[in-house]
Amino acid sequence: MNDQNPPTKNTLFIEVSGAGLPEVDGLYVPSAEPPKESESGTLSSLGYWNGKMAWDRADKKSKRSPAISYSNTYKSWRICRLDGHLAYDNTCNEELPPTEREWHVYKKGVAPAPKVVIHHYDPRMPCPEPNILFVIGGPGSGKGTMCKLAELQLGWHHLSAGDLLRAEINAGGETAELIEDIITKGELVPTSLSVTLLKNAIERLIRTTGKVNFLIDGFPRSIENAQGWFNIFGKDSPIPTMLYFECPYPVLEKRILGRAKYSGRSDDNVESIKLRFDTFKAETLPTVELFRSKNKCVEINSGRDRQLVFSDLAEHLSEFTENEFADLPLSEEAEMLLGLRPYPSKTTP
Ligand code: UP5
Ligand code: MG
Repeated sequence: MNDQNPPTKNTLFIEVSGAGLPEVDGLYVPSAEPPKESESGTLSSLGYWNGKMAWDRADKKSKRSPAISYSNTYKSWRICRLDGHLAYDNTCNEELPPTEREWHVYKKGVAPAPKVVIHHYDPRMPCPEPNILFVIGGPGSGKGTMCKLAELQLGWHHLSAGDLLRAEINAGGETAELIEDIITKGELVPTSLSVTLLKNAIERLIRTTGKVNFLIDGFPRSIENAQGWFNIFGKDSPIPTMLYFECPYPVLEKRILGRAKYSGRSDDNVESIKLRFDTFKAETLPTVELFRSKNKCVEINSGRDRQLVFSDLAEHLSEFTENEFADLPLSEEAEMLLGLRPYPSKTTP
């Protein structure tokens, strides 16, 4: 294989990183091993080995091809070292190398075992364009609940700007304290921070799932946020439609105080709710007006029963929802989110 003429048979790319054995780190591309018979007698085809996809190192440094492949004899996925010896394995029958399960250190490997990431798009190429809808509404208007349902039932990605910021707090990095302080006061974090988190998450999800439909929950919350979006995504990037979840304040307050019993959120208390709502009125409502003036705002009455709200949302998304999700039966989690099935004790959302 050469870079000008990569194999197209298998379009996944594998990245191995953080390994105890640094030499297995790096990008792997579809294997260019010519068809031949494997140790179990299975005839391979280009990009495949033992009937499953297989990969070579992108830098071609490994002596073994494929460098990541499935063994029918040992019923396991294997990653080899540069000298061709096997370093890591994962016993399972999955179609692709596992990304969630830990890898086992094989004879010539060194702990800790690496993490495997599967890209559906070549990470060396520009990222495909996402299809984005913004979801905005007051605190407790149901953005998270409805976007999660769209993720489970309709195959959309759900990215909550608030959840990404809370993940930063939990990760405890440089910005953790600043973010926690701002969130507790119900104010808005600097735009560059929230947009960068969103952009990185969008790219990662497109590359690793191949799916491009996104609901961005809780962003943009100010005109400055909206401007910041275009600064980072490009002045000519399409203006996403905004779905505005309209809900009266007493309902919002009641819902958040209900959630406060188990959410553990530093802003789920009477004081913070008022501050959040003040910020919503001062900063977010003018943003809703801006999108409305551009004919880019769709209102959803989210003060109603969960099933009615979700049915409205599903209708607005239907133009882009992939066919395979059209008549999917409700999952147990979706039934819980819709209030059709009780939550197991202690996990009420
Ligand atoms: N519930 C939901 N739908 C219901 C329905 N139809 N009927 C009855 N109950 C319903 O829902 C809240 C509760 O109501 C849940 O218990 C649910 O079961 C129930 P949820 O779906 O969680 O509402 P949501 O709108 O997501 O509420 P949330 O509190 O998450 O909204 P906020 O906008 O306040 O919070 P967010 O996480 O988006 O942001 C938090 C903070 O981060 C912001 O205040 C800000 O400080 C910061 N931030 C930024 O600075 N910049 C950003 O870009 C984003 C966030
Ligand atoms: Mg939320």
